Amino acid sequence: MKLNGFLAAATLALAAQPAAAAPVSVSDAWARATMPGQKVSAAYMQIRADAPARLLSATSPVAPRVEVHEMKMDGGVMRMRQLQTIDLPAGKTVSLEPGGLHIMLMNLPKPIAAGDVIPLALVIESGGEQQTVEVRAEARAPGKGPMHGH
Ligand SMILES: [Cu+2]
Repeated sequence: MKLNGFLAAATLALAAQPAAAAPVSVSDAWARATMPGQKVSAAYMQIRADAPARLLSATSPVAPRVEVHEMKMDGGVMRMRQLQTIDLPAGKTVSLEPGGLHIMLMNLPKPIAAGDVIPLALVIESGGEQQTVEVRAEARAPGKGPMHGH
């Protein structure tokens, strides 16, 4: 099964991390369940790194394409753009939340239902070292908070 393969790979990646990698903690991870026919969703979380770090990318077994996005008001219009990285200043909690930074799950082959657990692997760089942080985001019902305009 695809999911097991992913988890095994993520576990191996974690086990291979050098002890020197900056501790990164992720909390309150959740993803939005999809509406019928919707092929995109977004995941949100709080990320805190103990040393200056950057979120470089993310992957998930539920989505063939995962991007790091930001929504921002621009002249009264809400716009979204893809980011190359998200800065994680040392000791500061960075919020990925509706209407702001988010992890975009794209080209979803299957719907996401409320209660599903979405595994995510975050690739985080700190001091020239890369580490993979495994996150499990629980899907919540759509319709809460601002929807995403794709
Ligand atoms: Cu987006």
